[in-house]
Amino acid sequence: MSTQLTPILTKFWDHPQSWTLATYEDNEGYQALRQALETPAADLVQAAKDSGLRGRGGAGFPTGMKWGFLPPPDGGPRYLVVNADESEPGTCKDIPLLMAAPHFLVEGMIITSYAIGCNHAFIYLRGEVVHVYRRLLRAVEEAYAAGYLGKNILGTGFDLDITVHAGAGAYICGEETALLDSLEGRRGQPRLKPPFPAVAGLYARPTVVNNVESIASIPPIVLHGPEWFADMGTEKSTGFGIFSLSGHVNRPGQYEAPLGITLRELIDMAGGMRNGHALKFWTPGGSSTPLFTDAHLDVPLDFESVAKEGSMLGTRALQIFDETTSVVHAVARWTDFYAHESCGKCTPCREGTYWLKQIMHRLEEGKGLPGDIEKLDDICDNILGRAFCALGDGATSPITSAIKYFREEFEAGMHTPWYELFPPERSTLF
Ligand code: L3W
Repeated sequence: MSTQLTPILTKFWDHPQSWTLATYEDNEGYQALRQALETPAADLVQAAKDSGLRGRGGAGFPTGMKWGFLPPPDGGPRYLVVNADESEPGTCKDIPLLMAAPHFLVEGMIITSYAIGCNHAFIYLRGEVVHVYRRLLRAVEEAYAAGYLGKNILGTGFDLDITVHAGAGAYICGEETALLDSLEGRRGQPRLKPPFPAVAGLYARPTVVNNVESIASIPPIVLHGPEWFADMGTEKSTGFGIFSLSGHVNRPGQYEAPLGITLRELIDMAGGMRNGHALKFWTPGGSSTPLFTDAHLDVPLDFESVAKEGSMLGTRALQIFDETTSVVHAVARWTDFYAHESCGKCTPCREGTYWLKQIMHRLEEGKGLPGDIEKLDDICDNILGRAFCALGDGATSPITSAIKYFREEFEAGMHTPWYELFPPERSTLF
């Protein structure tokens, strides 16, 4: 896999003032906007479709197709909402992008808004990250001062305002319809779909909800052409993405590469496994995606190949665990997270995650009861596909996949606590 075409979004992150408008403009910033504003809006939607760009927030839904779902203009408002509520355990690409180069998002939002006929766009940011909120506010201010936002942008007659909204720190608000409820001032809980936001979203108006990285990828696509983007990656998973490596590698961080790169190649880029240890398990796309093991080191990291092997590319949050890690202990922490973050709207997720948590805690402590492993599988089976939104399904993935690959560690949880199986001198995490 050649990575010579990247970096793109991460190209100038090491510049001491990478986040400023001046640095962005020195790196082709806002040239795509000038080009876009001279292009018919429908052609921009077509360019997004031709690029093959698929949503970078986890589901991989085709971005241009989503824009194309908006009903024809009826004289009322339509909105663009950027989902910046990055909260999935392991997922840490949008926040570094917003800190290092927020103008990719701002420029992408202006182009997208023009393409879909929106005059008021929103960024819904995870509530806890006040430093990111400040940086985004500054970037938006800079864009207004430069004439890229506000009335009559660059003399073209196009108007756009951007509102940056900080949430209150709830994982569920990353689910697009819960996000919209929260943005409207209500408690964030998922809505029934359909109608999809494209038809009835913010204030019941047609709304495009896209992830930060999806929209940030729009300026390079406009500038270099959809074919340039489509030539990267694989046939059905085109382009590049930011891969977030965390855990037991020598240089954890963000690695931008064409989709289809493998974990083996990414671990090489990250300086190899820490302390010469061996890979034990990893998540391809955050904690909601079924675990992989060392047998999956050469699976191309594109949507199709990862799905074929029984997991999901998700957000490319690659959490790497070596052989010193107790899988039961690691999975129990994720289960705590899902139980804590369940919004409570539907019974399978609200009650199910609580039951899963009780059993995982027993197994962690070496106090598992006969039938606990079967019970875990059974509860997961009853959550999967029956929860109101994807959060419930996500809670089951680490458990069922860990039992599939490491059943003996769950069996050991009937009599031996994790810290005796993985004593401190062996265990390097937690
Ligand atoms: C119009 C139709 N629009 C689908 C749109 C839909 C949405 C997008 C994808 O979950 C996944 C989840 C997490 N007309 C449409 C349509 N759409 N059919 O397409 O929809 P969907 O339902 O497939 O996915 P989702 O509800 O957006 C996202 C997984 O991503 N994930 C997430 C990680 C967490 C974060 C975070 O930290 N914020 O992203 C990781 O794997 O489990 O499966 O826009 O409206 N007919």
